[in-house]
Amino acid sequence: MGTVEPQVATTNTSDAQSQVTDGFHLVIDALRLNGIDTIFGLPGIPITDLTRKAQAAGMRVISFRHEQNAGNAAAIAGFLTQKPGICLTVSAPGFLNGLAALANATTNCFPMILISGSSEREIVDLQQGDYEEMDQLAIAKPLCKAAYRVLHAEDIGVGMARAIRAAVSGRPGGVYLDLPAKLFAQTMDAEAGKKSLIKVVDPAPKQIPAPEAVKRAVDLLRSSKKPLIILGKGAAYAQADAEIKSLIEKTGIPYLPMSMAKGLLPDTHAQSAAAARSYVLPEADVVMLVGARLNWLLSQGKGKTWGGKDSKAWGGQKFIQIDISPQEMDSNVRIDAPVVGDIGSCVSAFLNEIKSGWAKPPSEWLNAINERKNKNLAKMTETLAKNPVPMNFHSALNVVRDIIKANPDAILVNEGANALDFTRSIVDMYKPRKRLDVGTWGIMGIGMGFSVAAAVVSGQPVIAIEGDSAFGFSGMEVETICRYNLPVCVVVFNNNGVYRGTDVNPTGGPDVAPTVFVKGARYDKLMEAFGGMGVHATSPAELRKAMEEAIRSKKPTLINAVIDETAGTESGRITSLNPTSAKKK
Ligand code: ADP
Ligand code: TZD
Repeated sequence: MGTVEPQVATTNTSDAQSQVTDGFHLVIDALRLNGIDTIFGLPGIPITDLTRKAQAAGMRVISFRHEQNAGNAAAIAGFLTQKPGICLTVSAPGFLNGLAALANATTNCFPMILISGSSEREIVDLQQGDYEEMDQLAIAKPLCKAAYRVLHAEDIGVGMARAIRAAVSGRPGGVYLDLPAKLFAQTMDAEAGKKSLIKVVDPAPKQIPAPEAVKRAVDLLRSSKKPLIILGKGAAYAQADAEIKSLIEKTGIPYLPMSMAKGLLPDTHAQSAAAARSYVLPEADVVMLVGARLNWLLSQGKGKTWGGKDSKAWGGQKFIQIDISPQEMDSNVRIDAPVVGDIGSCVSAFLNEIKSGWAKPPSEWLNAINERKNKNLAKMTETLAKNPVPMNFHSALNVVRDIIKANPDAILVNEGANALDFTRSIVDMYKPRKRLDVGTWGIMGIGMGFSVAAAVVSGQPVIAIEGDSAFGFSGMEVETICRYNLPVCVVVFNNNGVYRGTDVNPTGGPDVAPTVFVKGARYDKLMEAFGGMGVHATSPAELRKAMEEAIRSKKPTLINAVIDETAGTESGRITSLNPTSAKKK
């Protein structure tokens, strides 16, 4: 990276020597000095000029139609690049719109910085009714990893350095940076301003695991007759792809990828136990978690999924957990061998430890898994080969599966309920960090923000598989996709509603049921409105043709894929999380 010349603001004074800089320029210089070249945001008081000046300084400024989408873009840019993604918003309402994305980023361990302009402190603190008045710092604090406010131009360097380090070091997460309107116009001597900036040295330092912790873990793994490795999105984030592949292949241990860890090794890998998940979880005797939490997505590590007698009972497995956060250990069940450190360093230490010799897992275990896997894969092949009219999730996803296979560099963004669950299980991923989805919260609304950022930071084609409800949360950003002419192909799985389109209003009144949308909606027309390509697809053949063309042309495309409105289930795979009423009527 070349050196960054500070932006010098010239004043109106006649004295040509009085070179000054100001808050606007110092913020931009601080970002650029730290290698941050992109801002996702939405202009307005007091940050409009900041967006202009950032663009003038050569930064990429991607403007959105709603701050939540800009925030989601920043978060996923952070996940993909290991640099904090920047989201820039106006005060109170813009800040709040961005805050949902900041909280989601923190929950998912994605590094981002929400920078919001704020109103005048003196008025805000006395609650005297300023324009967009809100004590943003106080509100942000419980929802992110760290929150800072800068009041003086000479502190911008420190503020930005603290925000960057907080976002990416240790367990990554969201950081809030509050910049009051007054700060931007504050001036200081340009040279002093330059000196006040900090280029953060080693923002995410390696965290080497203790040798005895590694030995304890390797000994436990060695003793196992039925070992299993679970790779989570922390493993994908860590960018230790070669080491992880080597660990899996050298140990011969079967593995399960969590949703966003798919593709860390190709899903077609012989050791993937994904197609035998419900067999391996209760059967395994030692489970090693690599950058995955034992949260609801893994049934808290206990209960029936793990072979426990009831919903809270321990299944008897021993756990090894590799994680950068020591507090993650024992969150739900005992971790017999905690290994605290960054995944790259931890996995390298494991590889070093097993160099002296390693016996592959017993063949009974591997054969039993393969048997289940092959049976389930054969069943899936049969289901995918069917061609019902209208299309269902399977016949449509059979097409998506082929398209991703032919274009393994494409990034797949995915949200919805059935549209999410079926895509995750049907569409194989071949490369790391190519699958981006609703993550830890199962949040709807990440679709277009993730798609924009994925296209911007990777330059690769993006395919967004969206439930029709899911799409609605960020659908207006198709204008953003067209405006920046991004190679994004959105496929809306249109089944006329949330989950399905078949509910009826039990009163017989004129309102449709709460889960039902306008029937036969044409989402493709929305894309056409902004000059993109809109396609209405009612068969797998039409869907295939449109997706191939989208990939070939790299043009913004939205395919309205008509799905049987009776297909799918309430909440997809997590129907059981819906509370049931004790009273029947
Ligand atoms: P998934 O949803 O895929 O199971 P989670 O988001 O639950 O994954 O877990 C990711 C875990 O990875 C978090 O506990 C986080 O602390 C950890 N993590 C993130 N980055 C790193 C890293 N570089 N090294 C070690 N652990 C990491
Ligand atoms: N709001 C937010 C922010 N996140 C959520 N997860 C929900 C609401 C609840 N919800 C789900 O969990 S999935 C979903 C909602 C509204 C949409 C499901 O419908 P869909 O997908 O059309 O997107 P399918 O394929 O028809 O199931």
